[in-house]
Amino acid sequence: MSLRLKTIGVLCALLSLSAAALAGPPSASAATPKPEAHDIDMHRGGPSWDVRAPGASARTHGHSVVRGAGATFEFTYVEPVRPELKRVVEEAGRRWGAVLRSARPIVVLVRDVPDLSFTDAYAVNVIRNSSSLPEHPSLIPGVMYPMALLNAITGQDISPAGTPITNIRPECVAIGCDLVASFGGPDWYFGLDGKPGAGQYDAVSVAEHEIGHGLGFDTDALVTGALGSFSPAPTVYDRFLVAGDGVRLTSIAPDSTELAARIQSNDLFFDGPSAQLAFGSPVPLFAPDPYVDGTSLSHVSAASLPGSMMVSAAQSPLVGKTRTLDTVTLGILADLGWPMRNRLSVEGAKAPERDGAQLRFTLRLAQPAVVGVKVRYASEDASATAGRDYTAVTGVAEIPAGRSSTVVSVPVLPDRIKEPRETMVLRLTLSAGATLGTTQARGTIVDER
Ligand SMILES: [Ca+2]
Ligand SMILES: [Ca+2]
Ligand SMILES: [Zn+2]
Repeated sequence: MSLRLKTIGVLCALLSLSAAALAGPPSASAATPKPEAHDIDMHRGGPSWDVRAPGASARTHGHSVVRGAGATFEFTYVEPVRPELKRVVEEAGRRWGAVLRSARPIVVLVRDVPDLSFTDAYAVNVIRNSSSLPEHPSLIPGVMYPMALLNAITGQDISPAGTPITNIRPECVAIGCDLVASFGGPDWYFGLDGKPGAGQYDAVSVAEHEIGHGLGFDTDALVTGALGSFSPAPTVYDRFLVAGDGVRLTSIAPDSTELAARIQSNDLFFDGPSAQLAFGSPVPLFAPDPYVDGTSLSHVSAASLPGSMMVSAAQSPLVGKTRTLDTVTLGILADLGWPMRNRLSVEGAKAPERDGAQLRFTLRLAQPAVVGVKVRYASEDASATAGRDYTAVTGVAEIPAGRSSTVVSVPVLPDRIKEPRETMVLRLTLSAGATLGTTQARGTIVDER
């Protein structure tokens, strides 16, 4: 297999505690100031792995399989993992598995490293799509994809256990792991209700966030000295990064000062269609000057999306707070190619031709929404003509979490002419938070004369 592997990259270094705090006595007193959360400035392939003894074997400490409604997560534990941490990563897998769809299990290596001063996640097996991969219309040639996404798109196991590839963790070769999440030792809140105490970090939403990076919320853009580059090549996520003036990041010459300036411009957006539908415009990203390795560009702007799942600790301290899975995050993942578990369809409508009558189209989800769903729709003529037989509509409908349907109404325009039945079409063109099922349905206007 001529798969080109990404060197091990730190996607997210989420929490950082000061050395003094780590060295100090554990939970000395309630009056002890808690360390502030910020992203650690570290380099790819940096120290997080080196916490583990070099040459360690593929021996693991247990395994959990979580069958979500749309995708199964398999967690393998490297060190002995605290039972309460196992519970939260399983819950995180359940939550992702309820909204994403994959025919292949998503394999996560979990490390519990209490003496690690931060928490991070890697998509370990990130490969460049090449002619050696299965052909698929959704795959963009020459672009880096995380393995779990390739598996979900193609329905095949791209990197089965034992694949002799370099540059990945030995334990991942052994188990064919897709992503790795390491949990450091802050003062975790292990409850599942999103209500951490004032000095605590919400473990389950941190686990969800880290898995989000491993699923593809990940840039290969970096700044070294005065130069910006994509190392080794743009990820599928990078393809959607655009500056406020419309310049696409991947169109800028690599190893250039311009690319470095753009990466640090505080003016970068994710402009995939589903993400834009969810947010209402291109999604502002965290693009600070100076660039922060492992953090810049791979998070959304906290100012624009407070509480969103992919906000980073560097922008807004997470202690005492939680983040929730939102439509913007799912829109971005859908733009990367992730199939959504839920499916939205439109049903036909019928109305009499009379004053005040409306064609009421039901937009129905296969399952109640776990995360809010947005959909763009538009009317089209069939035998009926907009402006004469009905009023044209176009817009965005929303189905909030917990609901499974909404209605789009199309006003009927009566006239004094006796006519046969007339029809128009309501078409769904784009969605966020659900895959589109039946995308068009007929509206029938019945002349009662
Ligand atoms: Ca008519
Ligand atoms: Ca008529
Ligand atoms: Zn992150």
